[in-house]
Amino acid sequence: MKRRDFLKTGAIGITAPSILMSSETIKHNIDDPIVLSTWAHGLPANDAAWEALRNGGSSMDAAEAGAKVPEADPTSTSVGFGGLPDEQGNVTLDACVMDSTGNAGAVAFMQNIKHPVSVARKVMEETKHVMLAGEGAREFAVSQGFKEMDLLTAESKKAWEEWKKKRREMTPHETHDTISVLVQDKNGDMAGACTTSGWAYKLHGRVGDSPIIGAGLFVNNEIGCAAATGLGEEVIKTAGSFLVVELMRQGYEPDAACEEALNRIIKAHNGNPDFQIAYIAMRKDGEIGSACIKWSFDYALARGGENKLHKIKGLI
Ligand code: SD4
Repeated sequence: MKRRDFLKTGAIGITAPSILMSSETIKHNIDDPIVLSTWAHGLPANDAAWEALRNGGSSMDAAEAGAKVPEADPTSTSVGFGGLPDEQGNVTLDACVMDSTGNAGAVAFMQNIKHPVSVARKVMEETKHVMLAGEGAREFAVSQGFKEMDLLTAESKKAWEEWKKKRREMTPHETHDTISVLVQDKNGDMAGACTTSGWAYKLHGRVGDSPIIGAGLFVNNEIGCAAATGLGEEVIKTAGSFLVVELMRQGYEPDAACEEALNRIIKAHNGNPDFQIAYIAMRKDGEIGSACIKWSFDYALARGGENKLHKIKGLI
């Protein structure tokens, strides 16, 4: 369904949706799995997610398998092992997952565990809670059989030591590459995962949007799902991923929903924010969308036997 089919222009010229989308009004995409991920490391993540689907895995299995790829990659300096540390030299990790039933799990400010996305899934499946943080998250992970390890690689330690000489504040754009993976499996069910080491050289204890359901990630199996990368503080303040999904419910195309969510942030910063945020979105009918505030953003899309990187330009 195209946006023009269900949008009407109001008397003062503001484009407003005319119908709310629901499972009755959105055609369901089945037999055509889709994996959509952030940044270039989304390509190998998509491959792993696809492999999980091929082996009969669910959308949740696939999203987790995809997110684990950059988590394990020491050259990926903003996710998992090899992630750049906080200002005190600690690698602290944030992650969340959400499945097609609306269940969710998250860990925030967790240290010494390589796969926070898998711990987030355990929080979802093995506890009555949604989020565990810090020491409690690490202890829970160990109780679930996760091995502890030092996540600070020699390269990241060197970069941190260099940074300490000048202590210049980095923006998440400079240290980007949070991985968010959105999946629709052959049954049309959707799930997502989001994982990051966050803002490089952040204050010790800082938690970004990535472990916060509705900010870094949101899945509504009736409508669609969305995920964020970029300056987490601004995503949290606008409930970013939830907003993108709600806008799709109101009839916005996935692209337009991402743009509208970002336009609100741009407006709040007088039209000229000096930071990056990007959203990816997938609607129940298989339409996907993306937008970023400035510069450019790459997303990786796997569907129909192809896994390709797409570059989009910023809105401003
Ligand atoms: C955060 N959103 O911790 C993450 C960082 C990020 O691209 O995505 N950078 O704020």
